[in-house]
Amino acid sequence: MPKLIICFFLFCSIIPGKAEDGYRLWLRYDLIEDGARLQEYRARISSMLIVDENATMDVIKKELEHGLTGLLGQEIRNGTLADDHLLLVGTYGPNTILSERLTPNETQDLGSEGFTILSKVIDGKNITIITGLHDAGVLYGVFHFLRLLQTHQSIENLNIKIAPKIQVRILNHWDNLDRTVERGYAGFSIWNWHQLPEYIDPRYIDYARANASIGINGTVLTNVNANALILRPDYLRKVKALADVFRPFGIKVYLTARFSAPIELGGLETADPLDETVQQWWNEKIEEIYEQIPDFGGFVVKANSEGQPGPQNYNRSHADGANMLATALGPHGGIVMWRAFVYSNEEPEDRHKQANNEFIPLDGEFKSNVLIQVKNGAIDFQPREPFHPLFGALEKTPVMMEFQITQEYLGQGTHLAYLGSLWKEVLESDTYMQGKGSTVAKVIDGSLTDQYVTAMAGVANIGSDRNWTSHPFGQANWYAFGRLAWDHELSADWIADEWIRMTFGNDGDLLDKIKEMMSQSHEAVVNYMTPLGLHHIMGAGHHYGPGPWVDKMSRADWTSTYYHRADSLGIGFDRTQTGSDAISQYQRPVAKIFESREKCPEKYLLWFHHVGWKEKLASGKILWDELCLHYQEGVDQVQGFLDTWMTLRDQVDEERFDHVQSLLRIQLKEAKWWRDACISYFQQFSKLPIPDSVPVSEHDLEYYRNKKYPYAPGIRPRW
Ligand code: GCW
Repeated sequence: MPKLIICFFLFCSIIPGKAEDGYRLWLRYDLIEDGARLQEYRARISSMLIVDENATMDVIKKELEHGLTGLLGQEIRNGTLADDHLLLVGTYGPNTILSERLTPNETQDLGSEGFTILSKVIDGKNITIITGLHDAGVLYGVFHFLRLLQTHQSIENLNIKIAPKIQVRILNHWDNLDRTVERGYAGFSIWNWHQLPEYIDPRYIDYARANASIGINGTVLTNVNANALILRPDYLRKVKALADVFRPFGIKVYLTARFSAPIELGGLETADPLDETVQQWWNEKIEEIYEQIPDFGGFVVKANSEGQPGPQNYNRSHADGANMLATALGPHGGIVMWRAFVYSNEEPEDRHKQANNEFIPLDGEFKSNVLIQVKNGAIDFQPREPFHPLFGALEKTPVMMEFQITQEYLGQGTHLAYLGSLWKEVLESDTYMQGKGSTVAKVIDGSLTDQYVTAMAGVANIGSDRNWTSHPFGQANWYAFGRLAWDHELSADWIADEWIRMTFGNDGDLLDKIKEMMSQSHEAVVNYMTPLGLHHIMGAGHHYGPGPWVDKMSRADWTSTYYHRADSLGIGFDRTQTGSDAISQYQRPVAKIFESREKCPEKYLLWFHHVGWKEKLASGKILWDELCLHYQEGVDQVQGFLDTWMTLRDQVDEERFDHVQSLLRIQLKEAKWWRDACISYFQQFSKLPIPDSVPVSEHDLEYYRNKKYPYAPGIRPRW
């Protein structure tokens, strides 16, 4: 690179207040600000050698060139094995240049996607080795190495060996073929179906880079509310084009399978999974897919849920349906992720209980390449839910996690809510499936049961917005999902720390302040939306804003009154034996805690109990007062985030500073809206005075009830 350009580069990256549109995500690679570190890195790496040649290695080379040039502010020349301070990169298969430089111990247990990064002195020369058994491992190692630099870690004496804890780490896009995104708040779908396969939007490549950098190795391109059209030959060619782009990044594509596709596309009269012609249709369709995409990952299926067709239309079970697809996919190495998010219109049973009722009788009946994909909680991605009882119930069936990265119920595209904390809370919950210590994380990573495959899915928050996720802090949730899917033992705080350093910089004060905001943000949302275990009290349909009054919908379990059950005596859903008895679906030691009014953690109190307005809580205050105070605390917390953010004006570039500032103002306004609407509504039942420290609502209840948002984003399409 000519000197002039390098100077320009250096100059740009140190101008305070430089405009940043967020497109670069956490892969910004600006010049290292810390002089001592910069010296160390420059001294350590003066040339690089990539020993293999293939498409993934091309990706690696580009990323290293781009990353190191930016971070170190100098070009890294292509090296030879004779160089001192060489960065040596490649796979270590038998008789390779790398295997000669490694001891067996150094590569033990790396598995197919793990990597090792080692500082070595060989023949008097200092080298840094990044290696793995396969290309993908090397790619992950390279991103890890770049992250060390981005976060200012020392790269002297490296001796790192890391392998992922979960095999399939996958995004679920709820993207429709018309480019709308169900529950998407960041613009339209990034898949330009109309112009594929010819036009490859460069965004696809940056999407793949970002995912590979956090270990995501799969993507489901289409909405679980599925459209059979995606399986038509012309659409499959478009899917193939994306698969070809993603392959070098270690990312496989998956699709959603509409259960009735044999009828809609194939012209058959039935989609009965036990009908031979139906099995044959799927066999052939899947053959056709693999001819084009030899590493196709498989299907996600939403069946017999919220109007989607499924095996029960033919009086067959979920196992019959899943196994039919698994039979066709199995010979090609594909998997079926069959969703447990099923609840029936006709069923008067508490929705909380329905998934367990459906799936427990089928435990052991699924083929080995089927996973049951379970949402983190039993209702629906609420701001807080206790873990889904199914995680502690299926012993013979692989169970995988479905988290929601898009913030359908947590402020959508405008609220700062760091979900790392929410997900950790779930992963660390103890199911007691095989006694104490049977955490949800251990259930899904296969350490408790012998599973053919393990997986974690996240419903993506990515869209066509220039900064990908609408809220700049939405990027942190994409990042955190990938990092946790790779290693669920990382703490939410650690992940936030990495993300902030890479996204905003390594300054200590900035880091502490943003980390503090992020670590409180989930609790803040819970406080101003659904404190003390309240749930599902948002606006109908679009789920935007408060709607505790929603009482008439096509089904009772879509209303708010079904869930909060406020009356003159108290509030909350009794799920003990005197109520729906959903608690009995948890293993006994868990159930004993939840069912006890005294032992039940207050954060789940109204989830499991109907509590009197004047009953005393742990603080000594009555429930009504606590409820009001939690709403107020949420508002205060958001005010605190805004105050903190305002002190960072000189430390964050203008564009992102202003953007976040505006969004925090929206969040504050909406936190007050939630507080005022909910307190006014519930006061009709409690008939108690609002504590003095909570301001009087600006408007009366009618005002809030009458607010209408027909064009709120992300609404479910009606086919
Ligand atoms: O949370 C509900 C959403 C629906 C979604 C459904 C599901 C894709 O409101 O939009 O549909 O869950 O997870 O299937």
